[in-house]
Amino acid sequence: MTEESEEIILSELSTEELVEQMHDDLYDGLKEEIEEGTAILLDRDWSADRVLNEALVKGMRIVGIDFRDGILFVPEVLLSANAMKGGMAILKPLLAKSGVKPIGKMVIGTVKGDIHDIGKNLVVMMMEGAGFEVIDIGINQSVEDFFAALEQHRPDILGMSALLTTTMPYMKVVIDEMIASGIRDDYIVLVGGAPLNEEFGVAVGADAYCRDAAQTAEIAPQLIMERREAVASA
Ligand code: B1M
Repeated sequence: MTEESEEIILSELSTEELVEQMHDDLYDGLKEEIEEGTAILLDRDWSADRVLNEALVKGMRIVGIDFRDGILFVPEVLLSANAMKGGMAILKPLLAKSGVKPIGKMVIGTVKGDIHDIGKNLVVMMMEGAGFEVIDIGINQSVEDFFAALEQHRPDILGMSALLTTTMPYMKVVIDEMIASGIRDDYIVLVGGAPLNEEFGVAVGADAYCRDAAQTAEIAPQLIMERREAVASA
């Protein structure tokens, strides 16, 4: 952090300047500043959704580009991720409406070999906000881990996340094992993550590919409703 940036008083910035400053602070991995900026934007009547997308996710995109281009390295990106999580922790209770009867249950995890969890955590928040009960089993999850969670929690939906081209094929390993065990049709399987696309979702045998957290929270209730209607009319 430069001396100059130490002198910046976030609450005195205009909203536009504050959002730009938050992008810089995310880049520099400044968790406390991100938490403060998040609180200020909420105070200025920004919705939690808007803070998430315009201040945090947009800032993280810049981090991603510089990580890809070799300008930022793993330790710096970890600091950015940590700062992002600080902001997300403030937004979480606002995104998750309390007291709503769950409309369904989802088990979600990041697949084996993959430790990225920011996107998955956003999906968890948005799904909770949409009225789902979500059991987040974390990162680096094997077939056995997913199966144990399905057995224990009996969700409507299994969600899997992967951020690496090397780990995304593991989703098919899980789904193939579900088919082999005769449990595939007991669950709606949703997959997501930056390197995936519709075609990949179809190829691995998922019920749907989810582009982002908001779309996941839209698709999930639709698929649950279709499924319940199909069961009722069977
Ligand atoms: Co990683 N990393 N990383 N990384 N990292 C990427 C993914 C990469 C694209 C960067 C790059 O080169 N541009 C690249 C992958 C390249 C590839 O596979 N083609 C990469 C690499 C190479 C690596 C390492 C191999 C680097 C190394 O060690 N040499 C290593 C791998 C570690 C491992 O997993 N085994 C690694 C490590 C890390 C950190 C630990 C430093 C850190 C992760 C910290 C953490 O997650 N706690 C990290 C980060 C932060 C990133 C970037 C910069 C940001 C990812 C992120 O959080 N995005 C990323 C570059 C990028 O994507 N821009 C990169 C923000 C998030 C909100 O978006 O995750 O896409 P996203 O989630 C979205 C959607 O995809 C969707 O909804 C989310 C919210 O809207 N979604 C789902 C995601 N999961 C879903 C599940 C669903 C539904 C929707 O289920 C139903």
